[in-house]
Amino acid sequence: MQKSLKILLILAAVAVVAVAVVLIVLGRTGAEESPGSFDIGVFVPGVAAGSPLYEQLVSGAEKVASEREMVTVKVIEGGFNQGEWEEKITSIAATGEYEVILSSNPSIPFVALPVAEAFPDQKFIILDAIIESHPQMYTVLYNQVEQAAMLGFLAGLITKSDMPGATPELKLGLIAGQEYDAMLKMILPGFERGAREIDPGISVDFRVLGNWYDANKAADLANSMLDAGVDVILTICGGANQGAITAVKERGRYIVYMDSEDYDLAPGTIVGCSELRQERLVRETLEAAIEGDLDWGSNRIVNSTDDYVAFVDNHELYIKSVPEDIRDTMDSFLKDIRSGRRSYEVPKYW
Ligand code: RBF
Repeated sequence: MQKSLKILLILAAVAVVAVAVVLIVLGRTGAEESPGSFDIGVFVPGVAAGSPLYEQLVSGAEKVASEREMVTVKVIEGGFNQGEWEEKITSIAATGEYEVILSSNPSIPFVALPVAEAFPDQKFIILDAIIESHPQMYTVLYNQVEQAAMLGFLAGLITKSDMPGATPELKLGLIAGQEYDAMLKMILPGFERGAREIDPGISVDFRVLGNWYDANKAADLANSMLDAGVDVILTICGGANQGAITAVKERGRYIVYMDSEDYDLAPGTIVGCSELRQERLVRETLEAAIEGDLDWGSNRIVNSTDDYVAFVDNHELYIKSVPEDIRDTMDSFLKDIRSGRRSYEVPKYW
C-alpha cells in the first residue's frame, strides 16, 4: 500500500516537471519570436472616418503591415474628447507592446510628453506636427502655408471670375474645427496670401466651429457666410466638412478642400483639392523606423518641391469644373511652386 502511494507520488512529481518543461519551452519559443516582430500602435486623435489625414494615417500603416510579415498594426481611435487623449496614449504605452506609437495632429507631441517621460523606452512618430527635439519622438510638419496658398490663389481667381457661383463681393471663407497654431500661423495666413496675390482687396471670413464633428453647425456657418456674399469656402473641420459642403452645393457656390483628392464628394462644387501625401509619408517613416534608420529626436518640414504637398490638377472633375483660363493661370503658378521658384516659408511658431 505504502509502496504504491510512493509510486503515485513519484509519477505525480514527474508529471509536474514534464508540464513545467513544456511550459518553459513554449514560453521560450514565444519569447524568441517577439524580438523579430515590429508592432505599431496607431493613435487616431478623433475618429478616422471623414478626416482625410487620419484615413491616410491608418491606410499607410496597414499597407506597411500587409507587406511585411513581422509588422502588426493596431488602430486605437481616441474619440473627440481631447481631455481623454493623454490617458488613452498612456494605456497604449503601458502595454509595452508597441515599438512605435504613430499619430498625426499638431497637439499630439505635447499631449504625449508626460507619457514619454513615464515610459522612457516608448518611441513616437507624429506627423502633421513639430516639436523641437525629443529623443523619443520623430515629427514631420507639412508646409501648410504653401498648401493653403495654392487654394487661396485658386479661390482668388474664382471670386474675381464670371463663373456662375461667383458673387460680386471679393469674399472668401474658411471654416476651422478649432483654433490652433498651425491654423493661425500657417493655414489662414497662407490662404489669405494666395488670394491677395490675385487681388489685395480680397477678404477671408474666418469662422471656428469648436469641434470636428458637428455637420449641422458647419452648415449654419457656411450659410451665414454665403449670405454675406462669400463664394468659395475652405472647410477644415473633419467629419463636419460634409455639412459645409452640402450647404455650399445647395447654393451653387464653391468649396476648396484640404488634405486629400476628394473631388468626387461633390462634383462641380469641390473645385480644388490640395493633397498631403500622408500615406506615402507614413510608409516611408515606418519603413525607416523598422530598418532602424529613423533619426529619433529630429524633425522635418516637407513641401511641394518634394511632392508631399500637392495641388491635384490632373483630376477630370477639376478640368471639367474650372474654366480653362483659370486653369492656365493655375498651371504657371503651380509650376513655380513645384520647381521652388515661388516659395512660402513656414514661420517658426513652435
Ligand atoms: N482634422 C481633421 O480632419 N479631423 C479632426 O478630428 C481633427 N482634430 C484635430 C484636433 C486638434 C487638437 C488639432 C490641433 C487639429 C485637428 N485637426 C483635425 C486638424 C488637422 O491636424 C489638420 O490641421 C487639418 O486636417 C488640415 O491639414
